[in-house]
Amino acid sequence: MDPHPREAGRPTAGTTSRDGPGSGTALLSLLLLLLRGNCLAQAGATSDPLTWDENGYVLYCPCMGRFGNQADHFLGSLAFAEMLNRTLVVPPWVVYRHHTPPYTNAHVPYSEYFQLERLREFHRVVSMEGFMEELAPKHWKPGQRVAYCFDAAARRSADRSSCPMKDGNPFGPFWDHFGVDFDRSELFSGIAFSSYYRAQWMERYPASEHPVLALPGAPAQFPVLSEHQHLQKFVVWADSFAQEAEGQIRALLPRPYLGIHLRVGVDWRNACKMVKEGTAGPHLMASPQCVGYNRQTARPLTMEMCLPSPVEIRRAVGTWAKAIGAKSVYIATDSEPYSEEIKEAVDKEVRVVHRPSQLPQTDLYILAQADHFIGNCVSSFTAFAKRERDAHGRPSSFFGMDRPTSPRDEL
Ligand code: GFB
Repeated sequence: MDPHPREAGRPTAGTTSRDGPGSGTALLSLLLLLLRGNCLAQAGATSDPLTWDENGYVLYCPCMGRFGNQADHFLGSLAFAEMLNRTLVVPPWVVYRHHTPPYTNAHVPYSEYFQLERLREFHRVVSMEGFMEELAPKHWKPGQRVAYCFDAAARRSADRSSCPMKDGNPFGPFWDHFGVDFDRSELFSGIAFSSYYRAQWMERYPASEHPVLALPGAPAQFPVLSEHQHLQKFVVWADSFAQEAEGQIRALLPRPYLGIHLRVGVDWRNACKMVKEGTAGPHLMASPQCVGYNRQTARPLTMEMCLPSPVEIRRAVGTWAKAIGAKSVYIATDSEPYSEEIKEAVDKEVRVVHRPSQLPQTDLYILAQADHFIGNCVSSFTAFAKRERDAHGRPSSFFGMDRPTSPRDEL
């Protein structure tokens, strides 16, 4: 099976007919075309070859953090590619399997969860799988593969002058997954990925001489910049994935339902120690989403916002379940679901649902669809659900903060 469903960058089939739009033949052609499109989408296949973009490409390893971190970086990278008018090579999601066989990373194509073609409403994209399979053999051959990185990063490599593209996990396994080795390095300094440096990027790396900008990490900031959050609306769930998750909602969650994200596992407890010790500063990881992006005016980050106590979990769930007249509560968590505490916080008739071993993306889908959502202020996993909800005008709050700072408050 072709691993890259309906690539952006492929020529699209024409839809015109010599017969008028209302004629029987035209209707039949349209039906056949729709049927063909549907079959192609289902099979993830198309016969149209990818075409090379003379404006060049941006290619990177999503080598920081797990899904939420990678998603934040993805939005910034999409904005960066658009700024340089290069096609973005959309990487797979890197999934770490430290505790499950075969213990190696999985590289899950973007299109497993989301529709590649919807990104194209914003900018040109191609999947990494498609790029490597169809375009690289002709246009980015072994021997021509240049790595681009900050010279500070190159100084950390063994020879102190090459980009450390494949040093360690997940870097090495990522490029090896696609059979990529690098032949030389281009080092840069005094430049950043923000729009302020657009002219410098264009001048320094014209696509005619530097067709593929391959980077060791995302050309983006973490957390995602405020001005790039709106790009979330182009990250649209794949139909089959959405249908499956909708089935769970229909079967398990009478509406209105409250969705909550409990980020309470051991790695998180360690991260939140910085708040307890007062070393976190005004921002910690994804916290600008609730305290505000402006460091000067950011609201104080509290321990209940980072690692809510059972008392706070009970309070927030009780408050919001009552406020929306919830008939059910959906608990998504990386660890302990606090089901008993939550049952105590809501009326007896309210159904409390937690599905252990739920796929993270299914949890995100269900959280994004809830009638109200309570998230974790500091978590980028929460941030993904929150941005999708914002894009659809759905209300959200955070543990430790019922009324989060909105971008309007910051103006
Ligand atoms: O998504 P993520 O970058 O968010 O990483 P943070 C957290 C991961 O934990 C998710 C799992 O991608 C999931 O694999 N996880 C967390 C969950 N919450 C849930 C949940 O409700 N349901 C399910 N099914 N899985 C950062 C990490 O996490 O936290 C960094 O990216 C680092 O590597 C840092 O560990 C402390 O921003 O919350």
